Amino acid sequence: MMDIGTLAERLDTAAFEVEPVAQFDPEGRMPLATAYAVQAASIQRRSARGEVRVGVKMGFTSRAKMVQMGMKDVIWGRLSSSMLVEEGSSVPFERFIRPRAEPEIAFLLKRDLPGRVSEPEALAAVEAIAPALEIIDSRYIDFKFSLPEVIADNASSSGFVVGPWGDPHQEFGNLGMVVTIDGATVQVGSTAALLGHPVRSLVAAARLCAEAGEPLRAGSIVMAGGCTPAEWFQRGQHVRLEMERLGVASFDVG
Ligand code: OOG
Ligand code: MG
Repeated sequence: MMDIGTLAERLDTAAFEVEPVAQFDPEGRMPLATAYAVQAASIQRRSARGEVRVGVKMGFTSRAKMVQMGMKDVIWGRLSSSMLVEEGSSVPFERFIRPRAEPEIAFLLKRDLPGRVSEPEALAAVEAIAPALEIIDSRYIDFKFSLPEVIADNASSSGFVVGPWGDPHQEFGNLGMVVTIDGATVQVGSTAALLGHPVRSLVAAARLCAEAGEPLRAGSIVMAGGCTPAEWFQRGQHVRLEMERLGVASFDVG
């Protein structure tokens, strides 16, 4: 198997040049720690190009996503400044290989959140919560991968749109949501899909990031994971999430 640096370069180049690559470990034999090392090395290349780390995203925190992608472990990835898509703006379709969108809830941290924390501790570190859409785009041909492969590929991170930041001191454990594409409803769901309550995704993020030697810091955004299966979108479409009480996150595809 190729070494960490070579794999990181391959995946980063695939993302940068919008050209998918073949799977390197379809059987999923690579140790997960090695897969995360590939992810870290690929993010290193983004940093070298001037991208700044803005937070992390959780993956497979809902049954809907686990079933859709055939995975059964929670994973995480790194979010950089170039992935942030302004709410309501237009994002060029050319930026993606074969993108999908999924409804999430985002946390903004006001305090560091190191290691093992309880749910109340995690909540106390939250400055604000927001409805959010994640744009995922696998760098592997046909969006097919094993668990180590998707980890190495930064958990398919490509873009994310954050709606209005709201008060975290409200009940947000079971907020309804509707995803529409060009006005047609394509998914309905609830924030309860995330491990029973989205704060559990934040607790998991704190633990996983600390274990990786990169504890969550004040100012970070944490995307809690897709609450429903992801939906393909096409050029020219309008993708919109409306979440009960928290409002709307949307984007146009240019
Ligand atoms: C991997 C990323 C999973 C989520 O929210 O569960 C994820 C993928 O589905 O390609 O972002
Ligand atoms: Mg996601």
